[in-house]
Amino acid sequence: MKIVDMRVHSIAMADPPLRSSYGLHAPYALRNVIELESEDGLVGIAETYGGEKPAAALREVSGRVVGANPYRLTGDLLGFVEGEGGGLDRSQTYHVPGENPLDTSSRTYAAIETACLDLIGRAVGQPVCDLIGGRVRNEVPFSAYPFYKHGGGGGEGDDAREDKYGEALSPEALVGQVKQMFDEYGFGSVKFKGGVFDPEIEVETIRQIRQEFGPSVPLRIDPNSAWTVETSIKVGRDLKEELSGGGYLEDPAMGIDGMAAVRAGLLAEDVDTPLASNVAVTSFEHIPESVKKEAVQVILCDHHYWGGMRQVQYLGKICQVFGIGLSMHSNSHLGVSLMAMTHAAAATKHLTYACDTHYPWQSEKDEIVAGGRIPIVNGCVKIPKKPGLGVDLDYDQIARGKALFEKVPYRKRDDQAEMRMHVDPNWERVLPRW
Ligand code: GKR
Ligand code: MG
Repeated sequence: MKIVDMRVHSIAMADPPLRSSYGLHAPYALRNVIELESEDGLVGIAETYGGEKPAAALREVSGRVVGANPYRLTGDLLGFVEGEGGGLDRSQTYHVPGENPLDTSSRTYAAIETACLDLIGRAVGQPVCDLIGGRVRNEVPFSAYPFYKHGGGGGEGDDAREDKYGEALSPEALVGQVKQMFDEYGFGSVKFKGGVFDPEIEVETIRQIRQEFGPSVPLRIDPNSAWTVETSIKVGRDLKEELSGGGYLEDPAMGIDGMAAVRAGLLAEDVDTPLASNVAVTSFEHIPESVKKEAVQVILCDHHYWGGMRQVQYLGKICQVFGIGLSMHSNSHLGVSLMAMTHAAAATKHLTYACDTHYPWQSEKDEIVAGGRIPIVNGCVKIPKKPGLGVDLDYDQIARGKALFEKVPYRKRDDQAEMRMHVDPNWERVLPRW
């Protein structure tokens, strides 16, 4: 089989005003969608980080992709994963996902690999999860992902989306948001995005969520490195009970050293809550140091920047060997990414937590998958009985997303700029803040 065309579609989708230590989400988030067409007219698809730079990186390699055999592509382009961009500087501490120049190559490769696997799956009539070694689960559990948010459902003016969840800037409103997500999607666990308010308020938010849902619902809190080591230890101590029973404390402090100090401090106080990360540990190169310093007990994988689905499987094996848990990171995305995440998770044995997804935050109006949004039932996404990723593109919706991309003023995610524009003109991302 030979690839004869590679198309990159830069699209925009509405996104609600969610808060994190990065700042504020803009009214539109950006994504890139790629199509690889084979000589016999089959098309494989993938979705990845949005905006100008990721699109340029994809276009730059199209000459190597067109003419290649998708079955051999991985071998031919392995340098994308193991070449440039290695080293410890790949930490995401100061980068919003998709804007870290040091993981460009693995992000680019991941998108191409996903589209190749979709293409091969369509050619041989097999789902992607079965091509990469076979599924270990038919459906993949995801967790609710509540955020503090301002009023608004994303989009602007005539193009504004319904604000399904309303403003949520207090512990009580957050509990309401989680309830709504549980009712609609049947989630069984909660990953709460903190790093926005004084830690006392965020501790209270977790306590109220715990009170509402009880100890059978695992809870996680992720302030994206907004806390000092001391604050992280205090929060870990205060939430010892609430984060027990399958929860974790995600990226409380900065970097491997910060995480290691938090872990040591917590253990000294007899708090065994695992520390999870998608900020301090973001590549294979980080693992030896993290293991040596006992910094991170749960790694959040993400095929979009770990270099594709098969790298996620390798990561699973490494985690298993070192007794590290494996969860999955997410960033604002549509249905093609959700399906790729689901296939990767379905074929990764050592996945020890429900995965993250931003999917509930996106509107059906922006979905690019033919037939509309992917169902999440009982908190799970099923592997469809279809070849490849199991979803096709809706080309009218792609055209709509492209037109929106042309209209929006930004070409990359910049949560600090949004904070300054809508919340506080002097806001700066300060790490650690508390
Ligand atoms: O969407 O604001 C957000 C999140 O903070 C996202 O950018 C993070 O990458 O979800 C992510 C995380 O777990 O750190
Ligand atoms: Mg995180």
